[in-house]
Amino acid sequence: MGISHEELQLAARNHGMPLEALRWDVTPIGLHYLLTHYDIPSVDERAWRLSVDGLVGSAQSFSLDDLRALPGHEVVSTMECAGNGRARLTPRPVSQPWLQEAVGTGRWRGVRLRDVLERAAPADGAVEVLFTGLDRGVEGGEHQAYQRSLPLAVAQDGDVLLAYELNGAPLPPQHGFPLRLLVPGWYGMTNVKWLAAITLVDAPFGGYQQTQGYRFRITEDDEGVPIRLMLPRALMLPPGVPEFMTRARTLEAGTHALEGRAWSGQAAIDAVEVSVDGGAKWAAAALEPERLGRWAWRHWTYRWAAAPGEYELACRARDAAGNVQPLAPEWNVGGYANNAVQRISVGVV
Ligand SMILES: Nc1nc2c(c(=O)[nH]1)N[C@H]1C(S)=C(S)[C@@H](COP(=O)(O)O)O[C@H]1N2
Ligand SMILES: [Mo]
Repeated sequence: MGISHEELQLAARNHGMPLEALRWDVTPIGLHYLLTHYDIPSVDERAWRLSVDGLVGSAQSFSLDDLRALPGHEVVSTMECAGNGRARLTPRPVSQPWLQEAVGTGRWRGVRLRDVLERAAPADGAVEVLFTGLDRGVEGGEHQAYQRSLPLAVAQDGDVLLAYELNGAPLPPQHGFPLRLLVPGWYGMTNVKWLAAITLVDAPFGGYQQTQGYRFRITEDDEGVPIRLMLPRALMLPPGVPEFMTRARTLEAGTHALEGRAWSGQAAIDAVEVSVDGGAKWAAAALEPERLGRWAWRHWTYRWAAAPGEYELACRARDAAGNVQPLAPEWNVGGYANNAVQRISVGVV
């Protein structure tokens, strides 16, 4: 089944991170992946306000300067779209057709969400925090603003940010200017961009992006399970040079330092392994210590003495909770969280 014009339309708007960008600890702006369901909204910075209301003792309205005046906090965080790997499923769920590059790592700076919530004084009975973006569109036949919620306890974690900076600069339009939510460890859809409103609510949010989208379902009428924390994944920086169309790699014989990154939202990364024969035999890669904090991907390397021949390289990560990457994709209706191992064809000459 070929890629449709509609999938191409989505893919042209929502680009992935070129895998050679795995060489950077922090992904340069512009190389970080991008996913926007509707349009990038137009925002007047001076008129923009963030409202915090609902079940609160004291409703608040913040300008960007108000937020910048609060204590700042920085988190280096790897973000991955829940649909990463979707295009490798058969049959292919029709949506943004990611292969494996819907990831990036940002140095996000902002104010702790819990500091903002504290000012509004959540009332008894508030169980969730609802986040509303400025962008609107139609999805599943439903007109909507992009909205997602978090349980109050998650929202109060000290690394959950209302971010106004990425890599030391104001958020660029495509990443949520002037303010976005950043929830380290959770899949991308959690991190609501172009934030306009935060609402404390007394019941789990029943909106489209939580009851229709972003659930593991094995059949269409299955109620499903919500998607939350990122599963482990290792990616390799493709070695050598690519063929223009197939992107198959050519590498000169000799010893090469293969390298890549690995992350998991579920628990710290425990181990990365590399295979040069398509996954028959595996050997441990050297995993660098956690230099960028718990929420950033970890760098790994593997020395490969490559003799002439044809190879299929693969890599896989395991986290401290015992989660491992499957060798083959596991299908679900929405095509979410396919963290099957990456495979790269290499001809050594
Ligand atoms: N307001 C709003 N927030 C959003 C989205 C969106 O379409 N609108 N897309 C979500 C999804 S599905 C992902 S994967 C991430 C992508 O963030 P990025 O484009 O900054 O990489 O933003 C999330 N936040
Ligand atoms: Mo996403």
